[in-house]
This record gives sequence, C-alpha cells and structure tokens, in this order.
Amino acid sequence: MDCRKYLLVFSILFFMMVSCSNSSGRQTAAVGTNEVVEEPRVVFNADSAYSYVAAQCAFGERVPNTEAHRLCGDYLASELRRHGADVTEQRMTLTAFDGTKIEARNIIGEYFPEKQRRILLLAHWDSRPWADNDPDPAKRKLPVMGANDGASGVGVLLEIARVLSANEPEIGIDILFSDAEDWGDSGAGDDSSWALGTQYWTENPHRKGYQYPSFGILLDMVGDRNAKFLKEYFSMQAASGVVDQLWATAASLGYDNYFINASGGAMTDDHVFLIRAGIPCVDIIDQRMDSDTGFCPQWHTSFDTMRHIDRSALEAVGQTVVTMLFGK
Ligand code: AHN
Ligand code: ZN
Repeated sequence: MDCRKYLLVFSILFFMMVSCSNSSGRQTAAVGTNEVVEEPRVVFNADSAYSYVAAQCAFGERVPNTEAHRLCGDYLASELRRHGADVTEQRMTLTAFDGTKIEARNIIGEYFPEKQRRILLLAHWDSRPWADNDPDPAKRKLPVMGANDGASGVGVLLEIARVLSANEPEIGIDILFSDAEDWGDSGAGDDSSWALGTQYWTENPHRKGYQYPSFGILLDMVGDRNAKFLKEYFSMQAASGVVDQLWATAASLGYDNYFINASGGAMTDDHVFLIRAGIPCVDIIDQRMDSDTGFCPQWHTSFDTMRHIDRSALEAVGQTVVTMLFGK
C-alpha cells in the first residue's frame, strides 16, 4: 500500500470513530462554527415529500370527474399500500353546491390497526375546479394546479407513510386523503359546500367497526416558502392542548419562523366537520392576516404551482408531526 491509501484508510476509520462517538449514538450535524444540532430520532425527508408533491402535480389538476383525478387517486392508494398501510378506498357520488354530481373518493390508510389509541392525519387531495381568485379574469374559470392547496399536505403525509413503514410509534395512525374539499362556494354564507368528502366520511365510516381516533391533525397549504402557521381559531377551541404541543415541538426544532406563537382566524376546512362529529382536530394552515383573502397570494389562482413550493416549509411541518409521533 502506498501512503495515499494509508491516508485514505486512516481518514475513513477516523470519520467512523468521530461519527459514532456521541453518547446517544445519534448523528450530529455541525451548524455554523460552534453550534451542534442533534438530528431528530426519526427523520422526515423533505426531498422525498417534495417529490411526492411534484408527482401529484405531474398528473395535472386533480379536479373530480377528470382523468388526472382518477389516475392520481390510484397513485395515492398504491403509494399507501406500498408503504404498508391497510388501505380502503371509499367511493361516493356527491352533489356539489352548483348541482354537479361528483364521483369522489376518500383514501384511508391505517397503520398498526391493533393499537387502541390512535390519531388521524389528513389532507385533501382534490384540486379546486376554478381559479376564481386569479388577478386575470380570463383565467378564473380554469382549474387550480393546487401544488400548495392540496398536494403539499398530501406530499407530507405520503412521506410520513414512508416513515411509518420503517418505524413503529406507540400509537396507531390513520391517514385520510379527503376528496372534494375544494368544490366550495366562496360566496356562500355557510360552510356546507366545502369539505364534502370529509362530511361524507363522518356520516359513513369507511369500514365496519372503525373506532374514532383521539384527535386529528389536518395539513392544508403547508408548502409555501413564506408560510405562516398561526394558531387557528376552531383548532384552539377544540384541541388547544394539541395545538400548544405542536407549536412547542416546532419551536424546539427551530421552526418558530413557520409556527408563529399567535392566534389566527377561524377557517372553514375539513377539521370543522371532524370537530362537529366529535373528533378534536387541529388545522395546520398557512394564514396571512395581512392579505385580503387571509391566505397566500397564490391561493385559488393560476400561480399555485411547484414554483412556489419550498422544501423547508414541508420539512418544518413534516418533522414537527413526526417528532410529535415518535418523541425527540
Ligand atoms: C375558505 O374559503 C374560508 N376556506 C376554504 C378552505 C380551503 C380552501 N382550504 C383550501 N382551499
Ligand atoms: Zn382551496
């Protein structure tokens, strides 16, 4: 062996010694010059989540009654199955506020069904049929891509499904991809036209004997680079303990730039119907108190595309939820 090879072998051994030398056996990462941040015990991979968001968008807009919607639904069910969930596809025909008959599908993946204590993680997977908030009136009848509004929450949950295929938490987990959340009437005085898939699920359990979870966590619009998660009003009313635990976990991981310790507005969303059915539920939703709509500028416009999706927002949400499930 020449000395270059000795040097290489020595370097590898030295690296192995250093990387195994901390007492917990966990990997550490140096940040800056003197700060050392411990990797979480169970790691959420934001690149993987990002690719799941992109994969949904690659089908096109997932508007119910379209080919893109059907194919994406098949993909989501098969990804959950591939990651070891017990999957149920709940098919239903719904009537939207405008009279359209919608062929909808809730997709449910159950992990560790034998565990009694369970929590529900959910996100809507449909795209809104109209970009009715677009600045250009000519585009307001076109469908929304929904990279953020829909695909981001589902992408985070698919990555959590992958995590669950390799790590067993103490509690059981149900993942719900709800359909027809976004075929709602933005001019209506009541909320009944929104979240039709979740409303159906609360009235029709997806299988006989299904026991409700202790609480739910809804992810909605979790992918924008400037996301701000405020403590949503109905979430605080129904599950303030879970809200506080999530926000404290996020802060302990350094994500307090996304999870703001302040109260937000009251949102019409899937969680409202779960709360009404008796499941306390938190909505992690990007709110902008300084905008007219209350949401990010791309909301319900033609600009809700992959261009605005940021891995670090996905990571903040995904790693916070994973740390809630598995501890620090
Ligand atoms: C309101 O329009 C107030 N809420 C709709 C909730 C929503 C739509 N989330 C995503 N798209
Ligand atoms: Zn929407």
